[in-house]
This record gives sequence, structure tokens and C-alpha cells, in this order.
Amino acid sequence: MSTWLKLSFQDAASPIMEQLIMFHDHAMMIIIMITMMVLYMMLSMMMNKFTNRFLLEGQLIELIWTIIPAIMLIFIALPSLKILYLLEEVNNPLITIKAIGHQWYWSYEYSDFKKIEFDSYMKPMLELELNEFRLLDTDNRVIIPFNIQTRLLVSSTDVIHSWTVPSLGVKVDASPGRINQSNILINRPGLFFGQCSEICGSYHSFMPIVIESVNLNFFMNWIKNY
Ligand SMILES: [Cu+2]
Repeated sequence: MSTWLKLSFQDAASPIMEQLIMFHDHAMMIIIMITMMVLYMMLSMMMNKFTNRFLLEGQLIELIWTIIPAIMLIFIALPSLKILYLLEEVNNPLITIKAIGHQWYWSYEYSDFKKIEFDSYMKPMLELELNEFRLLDTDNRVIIPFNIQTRLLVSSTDVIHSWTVPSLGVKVDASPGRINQSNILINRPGLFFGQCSEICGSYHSFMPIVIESVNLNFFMNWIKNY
């Protein structure tokens, strides 16, 4: 991966992440606009001859530089709120998956079909295959069918963890004694990687998340033969 790519988002694999990236770009355009404006004003202040040195007030310019930032904030706040509510929406999920944080691994439960439970530990470096990622691959992957609305329930048994997969736009805190809900809709097959995003102890960096997105038939087969 090139250095420049590391500075950008991963490719979106869900509609929500597409929305989040669009919003990021939108906010970034406004920030660039403001930065250039401020730089220009700083430069022109340094260059001018201070002809209005004894000016005490200017009602019109103060009105302008109060109202314009207020309007800009509205242009950021409204789409931000739209996505916030979109993130919280639960759209009649067909599958429910429970992710439970532990120090320092994740365990998963699929209770819609049979009672499927498994732990998901990071693969140690010596067991890695050539095509796997160091510190990112797990021994058991989370299998999720794509184009199927999935509910994610997240909790923890010890301290606060955070279940995060950037390419899906999902980040949910795993708090002990509480179940948080999110939803997943993956729009293509593939492997999607994530990590715990709450400093949760000495092995915080070593409890990654791997999602294997498969088609529904494959998923049903996996459930059947588990
Ligand atoms: Cu953690």
C-alpha cells in the first residue's frame, strides 16, 4: 500500500460508509475554503498601510462575518445530523450477530439458527499464511452474507472495548452490562478488517476483527455444517 493511500479512507463496503465519505469530502471542501480565505486575509493585513488605524466600529462588516459562519455551520450540521440518524436506523434485520469483547479477544454468537458460538483470536505471527496480514488476521472470522441486513449487538465481559470495522462504517462501544446495537449491510463479498478502538489494556492492539462477506447460499451452508 502506498504512503498516500494510508492517509485516506478504506474503500466503502456499505451504503453508510459511502455516506460518511461523502460527508467527509463535503466538510473538507468547506474547511479548505475557510483556510484559503483566512490565509488571504492574514496576508493582506500584513501588506496594507493601516489607513484606518483609528477605526472604532464597523456594524456592516461585523454583521457579515457573524452571519456567514453561521450559515456555513448549518451546511455542515444538517448533513451530519442526517447521517447520525441514518446510522441509528434499524431496517428489519434478517440476521442477528452478537459480538462480545474480552481482554483480549472477541467472541461471537449467532443465535437465530443453531446456537453457534466461537472465539476469535489474533493469529500469531508464526502461524500466518503468506496472504494474511500481521496483527490483523484472526483464527475464526465473522461470516456475514452480503446484501442482507444484519443486526449487530455488542457487549463486553470485562472493560470497555470498541468493535470497529472502518470499511463498513461501524464503530460500537462494547460496555460491560450493556448491549449496544448497530447494523451492517455489506454490498460486496470480500474480507473486511477492523480492530478494537478503545484502549482496553496491555493487549489492546492484538484483538482484531475480520469479517468474511459471502453470498447467502454459502452462509446457509456454513450454518448447516457448523
Ligand atoms: Cu479491546
